[in-house]
Amino acid sequence: MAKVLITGITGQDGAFLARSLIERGDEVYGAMRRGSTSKTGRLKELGIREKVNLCTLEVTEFANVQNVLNDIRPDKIFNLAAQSFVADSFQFPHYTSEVNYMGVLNILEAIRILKLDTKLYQASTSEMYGDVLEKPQSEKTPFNPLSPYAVSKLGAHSLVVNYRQAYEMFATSGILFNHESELRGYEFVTRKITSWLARIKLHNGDAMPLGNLSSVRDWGYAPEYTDMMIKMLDHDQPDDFVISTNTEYTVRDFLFMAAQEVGFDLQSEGEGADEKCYDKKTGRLIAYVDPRYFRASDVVYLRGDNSKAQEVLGWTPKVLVPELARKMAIYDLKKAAVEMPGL
Ligand code: NDP
Ligand code: GDR
Repeated sequence: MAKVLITGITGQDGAFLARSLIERGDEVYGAMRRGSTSKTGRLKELGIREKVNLCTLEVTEFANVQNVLNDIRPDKIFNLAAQSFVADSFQFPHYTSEVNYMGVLNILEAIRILKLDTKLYQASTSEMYGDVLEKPQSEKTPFNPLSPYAVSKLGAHSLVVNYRQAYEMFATSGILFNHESELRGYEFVTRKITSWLARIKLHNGDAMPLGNLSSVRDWGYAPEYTDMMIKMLDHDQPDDFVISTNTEYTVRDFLFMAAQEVGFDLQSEGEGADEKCYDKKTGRLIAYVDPRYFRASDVVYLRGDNSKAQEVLGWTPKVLVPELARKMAIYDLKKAAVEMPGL
């Protein structure tokens, strides 16, 4: 039984990871930042709220990080805490960098100064690849970040590699491609689509404004990805691993598949900023491009080459985009029958 600390316990991945660790019998500490309301909704939804030892942590405060690590002295830390919304990082670049970069430096320094024998998992991201230099992207593909979020994560990723080499720390980076679920935050495009479709269907909601519909992503299912985080720290050596499905779909593809699940058969008219998506049967406008959702610079193509994780960790993705869209759409439709999802 290991003593495990998860930062970012209130987020999508924190909840799924905690559930799997509890199932294996680990003692799980969940670090959350202070807030005026309870943020344990996802833990309650998975039925594990009472099984996680919650503590307060602000990753930007070095003294706080050091005190928490000294109190718990965990065998493993999964650092999932982040300002994780790419679009917001253009509005809050300093804050994003404080949390996503300095937060990681604080954790690494605390482990080093306290001389802890702690294994660290760092949540790195496919966003670090940015502007496409290679298709598909692997651990060897050069990084070319396109947002303050991606730059902050690349900085953190480089720190992890540096501390691994300089201090022989067991510090591993998972370069995870987009992973979604029924617990995904409502601001991310997949959940925005499924929750909005449910509101249109059951509550006569307005048509949905979206950004770049042609953007390509390699989407997988979050609980499978958090299980791979565990495998990465179980591996005998610290390393970097791409976790992806090696499939590609556009935002438009996801929209059309999810719409099908709630009973809309979509067709597109117009291009770029003028594109509109109508239901073929009724002619009703369901979604349209609103340039306010375009990003200052956007990553337009991501597809991950996961062969290393397949070979070394035995990774095989099971849920692919058609099933993912179905799961999320059906979940939000059920939720919309009792409340307004996403509002
Ligand atoms: P979420 O946005 O759902 O969760 C982020 C978590 O970080 C929340 O618990 C949040 O707390 C916490 N957090 C934010 N700021 C701070 C802070 N200053 N101090 C302490 N905690 C803080 O993200 P996901 O669960 O989707 O992702 C988990 C990690 O994986 C993130 O680091 C993300 O960048 C990375 N990642 C995610 C991918 C994905 O597709 N989901 C892909 C690749 C990487 P609060 O609830 O209070 O806001
Ligand atoms: P991403 O996820 O930026 O890849 O980061 P997001 O779902 O926000 O965007 C994916 C793509 O969809 C396009 N898009 C829209 N996005 C949002 N949010 N809202 C819209 O209305 C919309 N319309 C089109 C975006 O432009 C983009 O191209 C996620 C986060 O979880 C990160 O923390 C993580 O590191 C990466 O995935 C891998």
